[in-house]
Amino acid sequence: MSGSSKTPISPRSLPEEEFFIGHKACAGCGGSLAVRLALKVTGPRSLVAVPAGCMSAVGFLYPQMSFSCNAIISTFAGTASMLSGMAAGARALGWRDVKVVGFAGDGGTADIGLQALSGAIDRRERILYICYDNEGYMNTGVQKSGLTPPGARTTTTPVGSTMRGSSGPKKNMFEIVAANGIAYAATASVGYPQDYLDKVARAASVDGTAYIQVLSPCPTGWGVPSHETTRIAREAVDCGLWVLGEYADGKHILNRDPGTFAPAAEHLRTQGRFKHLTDEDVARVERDRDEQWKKIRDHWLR
Ligand SMILES: Cc1ncc(C[n+]2csc(CCOP(=O)(O)OP(=O)(O)O)c2C)c(N)n1
Ligand code: SF4
Repeated sequence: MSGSSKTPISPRSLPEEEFFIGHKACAGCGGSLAVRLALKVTGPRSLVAVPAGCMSAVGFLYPQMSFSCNAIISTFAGTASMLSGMAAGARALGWRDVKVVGFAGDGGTADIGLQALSGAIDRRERILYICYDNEGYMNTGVQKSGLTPPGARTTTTPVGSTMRGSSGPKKNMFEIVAANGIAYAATASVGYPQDYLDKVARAASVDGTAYIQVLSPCPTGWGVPSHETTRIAREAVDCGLWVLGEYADGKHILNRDPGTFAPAAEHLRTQGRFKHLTDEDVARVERDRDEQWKKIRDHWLR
């Protein structure tokens, strides 16, 4: 697990106070769990921006505001720009104790919001950008995003005689922000909450831009039972299909090496979006995974 955080924090020591509660997310929503946990770390002086997407749709239902800290909806493309403005405003007001935090989906991050995020990293904005990655445009009915994995069925990548789910690769946002020279980046999973909490604590204290991409299963879009969210998120790591890593001081760090991977076939086929995968499809997924892990094991620090 992430041993790099100096902050002693654990699910048991988190405050009872809730900063994201009463929202209208579907049962078992991984994204809402990612938001809830992160805000328990960044606390009541968080200044939050959330773009169009599920978390704004379920969290800002007038008159039932679900954030108990300051929070605002940004344009779909503009999360990182709005966070930059909020950080500048806080500096102008002399507010030194605030944490400027954004929560954007994978579409809002890797597709339409990428330019604003890249600009913020370039300016070394002191913001924490959290992408809750549910691997699709869920709020508008499960369309493919740049972070939808190969083979996944979505409404724009259906399964039939001419198409067998999403065909392109999943964009590697972790490497993209690292290549932008970000101060701190991490990948996390709601299935490994301690690791996620450590990373949020570390990211919130970085002097510069911090980015966390947290795997956040969406039972509705993935076709899994709502009580399986954290198990699926944990299993993705254990199968080697989701890497827990960090990038800091120009170095890549591996936080968890599962050693022998748990079987990918069962993990994939219990999800409705992957039910159609053939043995050959699964073998391809495993080959890609093994290639990626070879590079990681050869080059990343442990
Ligand atoms: C400029 C613009 N284009 C399209 C939309 C419609 N829209 C609202 S939410 C959304 C999907 C968001 O997907 P993602 O960022 O992955 O977040 P999720 O819904 O999965 O939480 C879209 C396409 C919009 N609000 N603004
Ligand atoms: S559609 Fe998915 S991401 Fe959106 S609220 Fe429901 S479970 Fe969460």
